[in-house]
This record gives sequence, C-alpha cells and structure tokens, in this order.
Amino acid sequence: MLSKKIENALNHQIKLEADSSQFYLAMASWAEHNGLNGAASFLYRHSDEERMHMLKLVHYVNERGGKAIIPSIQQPPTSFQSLSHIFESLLKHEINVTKEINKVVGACLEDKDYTTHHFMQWYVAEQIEEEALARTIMDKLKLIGNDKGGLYLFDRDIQTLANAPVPSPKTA
Ligand code: OFO
Repeated sequence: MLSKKIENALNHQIKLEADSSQFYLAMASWAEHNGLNGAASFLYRHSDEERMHMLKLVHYVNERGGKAIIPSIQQPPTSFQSLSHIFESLLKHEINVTKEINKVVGACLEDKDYTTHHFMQWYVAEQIEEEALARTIMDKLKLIGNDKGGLYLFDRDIQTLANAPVPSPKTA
C-alpha cells in the first residue's frame, strides 16, 4: 500500500510524463510541418515513449492501492526556432525530469518504501540513456551549424533511431 506522500509524488510524476509527451508531440508536428521527416519520426516516437512512461506509473499507482490521477492536457509551444532549439529544450526538459525522478527516489527512501524505490530504478536508468542521447544529438547539430547539406544528412540518419522497435508499457 502506498503512503499518501508517495502517491502524491507519483501522481506528480504522471503529470510530468504526460507534459513531456505533449511537448515532444508539438516538436514532432513542427518538424513534420517543416519537412524534417526524420526528426519528426524520432520525436513522434519519443512522445509515444513518454506516454508509456506515464502509463507505467498509472498502472503501478493503481496496483499498489493508490489512485492514479490523469492530468489535464497542457498547451505546448506551437512553433520552434530551429531543430537545434528543439533538441536544446528537449535536453533541458530531460535534465529537469531527472531531478524530479531523483526527488521521488529520495521520498521513497525517507518513507522506507523500498518497493517503489525498486520500481523507480527503471526511470533512473532510462534518464541516463535519454540525457546521453539528447547530448549526442546536440553535439551533432552543433557540428552541422548552418550547413543545409549536413542538416539533410542528419535528418536522414535520425530516422534510423526512430525506426527501432518501441518497447511495450509493461516491459519498457
Ligand atoms: Fe524522457 O523521460 Fe520519461 O521518464
């Protein structure tokens, strides 16, 4: 059974994952609209993954005797300056998500809730990967700068990352 404190912390995390999904969906749509189809596929997929992160938390809260709260949809930005700005915001956003996940983990330790602490380790590991991926992409975009040919190749290459199989919410 979850304590109220942990239930609230997990519901806060559910909202963050939902907001992340919406944010990346807005980025994906902007990229698609601007002919950057590889980046769009990558971002659509990333948005789906965030929804899975949210669902995984929803199931966990309900299965542990708490009540998962489905948050309202927040309006994300409708336009972005460039692909570099998009990935810069994505990295910043993920760094913030990592901080919030660490807060949940800290609350679990304070509460001696070792079951939720164990459950949250999946998110801790996921954040290491997500931040590393966003940093790699940012490094590539910095190298490309304003080179249109480079951007064309980048957009083609990022499609490969988008095509890898999506893990299911339960096993993700
Ligand atoms: Fe991008 O991360 Fe969810 O947790």
